[in-house]
Amino acid sequence: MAIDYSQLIPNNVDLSSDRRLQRALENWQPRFLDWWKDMGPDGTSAYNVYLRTAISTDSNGWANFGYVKMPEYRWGIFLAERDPERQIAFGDNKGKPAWQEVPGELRSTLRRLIVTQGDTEPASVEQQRMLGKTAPSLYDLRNLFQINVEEGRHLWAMVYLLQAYFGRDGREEAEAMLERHSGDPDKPRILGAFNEETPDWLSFFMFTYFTDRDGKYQLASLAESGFDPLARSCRFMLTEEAHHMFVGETGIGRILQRTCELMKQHRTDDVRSLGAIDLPTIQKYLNFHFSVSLDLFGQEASTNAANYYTQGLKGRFLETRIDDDHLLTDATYELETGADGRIVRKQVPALQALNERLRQDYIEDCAKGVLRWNKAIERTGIPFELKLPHRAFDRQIGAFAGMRVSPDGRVLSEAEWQAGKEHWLPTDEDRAYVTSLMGPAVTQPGQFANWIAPPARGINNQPPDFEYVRFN
Ligand code: BYC
Repeated sequence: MAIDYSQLIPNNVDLSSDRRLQRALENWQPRFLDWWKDMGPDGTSAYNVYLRTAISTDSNGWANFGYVKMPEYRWGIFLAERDPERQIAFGDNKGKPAWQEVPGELRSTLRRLIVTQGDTEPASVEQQRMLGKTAPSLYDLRNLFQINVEEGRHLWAMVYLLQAYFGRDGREEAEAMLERHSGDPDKPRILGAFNEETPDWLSFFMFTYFTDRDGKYQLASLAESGFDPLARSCRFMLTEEAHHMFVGETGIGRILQRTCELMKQHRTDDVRSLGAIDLPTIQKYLNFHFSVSLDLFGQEASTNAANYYTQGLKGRFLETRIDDDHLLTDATYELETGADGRIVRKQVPALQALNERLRQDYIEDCAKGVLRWNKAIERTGIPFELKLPHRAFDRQIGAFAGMRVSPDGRVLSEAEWQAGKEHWLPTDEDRAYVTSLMGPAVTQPGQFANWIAPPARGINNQPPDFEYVRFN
């Protein structure tokens, strides 16, 4: 179905046929816009930004480019095409037609999953709110804003589900999405990583590489849901997510490129004296963002995850491509966990290990980009390799929380941890240094901050020196 842009809220769900729902969403819309004004990209309401907007959900229409003032971006409700034959692919309800309504007994569990997913979207916009002030180029500024408007749209996707399928509770949850704020001591966002700060562009690129990738894996699992409207919402969200991770991967790649260029040119490791970010600092930021993002997958052994699966609410990554019974009642899974202060391998019921299995898929995906970064470093002839830290390193959630583990997976005493910490995680001094490189924003088309290389190509076949943002 094409997206109807003649409506106040663009949509492909035939919103105008449900007056009550339409009114509820039209009531929420000004509150969303107020939130965007207060908590979204700071001081940007007059900017004209070269953005992509979806005009249909098929491959021809979802990437339409043009200049848009961000508060006028057409946030709307877009679900991927419905397959009338779709069946639930896993769990106790396997083989039954996918649900078009919420089964009564699953209502509160499903609502909780949707709220947790929805909460991350505005959280990330809040975290990135000040980055526009220190953008390293117009190209990067545009990418930041693209991500911000799409995270806003992902919030719309979840709010639609809450309002359309969860009645009064759903309306209250939709309000609460705009009341919790990232880092707010009284009303924080739900998941840990979304209360951390994203104060600089190195953090931003790490966040979009590692934390948005958690988004990819969680959305892919929810795209398998037996609740069809959730599955279809997530499927369309995933098409947008790919660009966010691209921004992260190429952002880090361009920082590495610039650092290596300067190291070679000046025959020195001391690139800080040249205004660039040294490789050990990049490794420390990587360590931090990777471990914070690992926490987002939850406990290693989780009865919640087992229930989501058995009930048909949340599947595995690419569930339908896995060759097994999709019930997992008799299956086991071997995982690494913490027990009595040690890291041990253990066989556990596969149903309980679903968070860990998804985390494993995620780790393997993360490693691919690291490999590409290392190949690029190697091509410059610099002997340095970035590494993903061990899954038990610096964890706050799950069986490794509270343990002291080095990046290479050795369990440490408190004294060893205290002595090593400054080499593994960004220190206040590292953060102050990275912050000192930020800003003011580079606003001349084609110019780039000293600490980052230009991109190999621009957006939508435009050149890197295109005027991606106009300041009116
Ligand atoms: N922080 O049994 P467990 C994205 C809680 S990112 C704080 O393991 P479960 C995006 C947990 O809530 C994707 N608390 O839980 C990226 C539970 O609480 P209760 C977001 C945490 O439910 C970038 C307790 O610990 N989507 O889209 O199996 C930019 C027991 O744990 C955390 C989703 O997450 C944490 N990290 O697993 C923009 C999908 N981890 O019940 C967007 C929906 C666990 O004891 N969410 N807890 O009060 C889920 O599937 C699950 O809620 C989780 C947690 C996988 C997150």
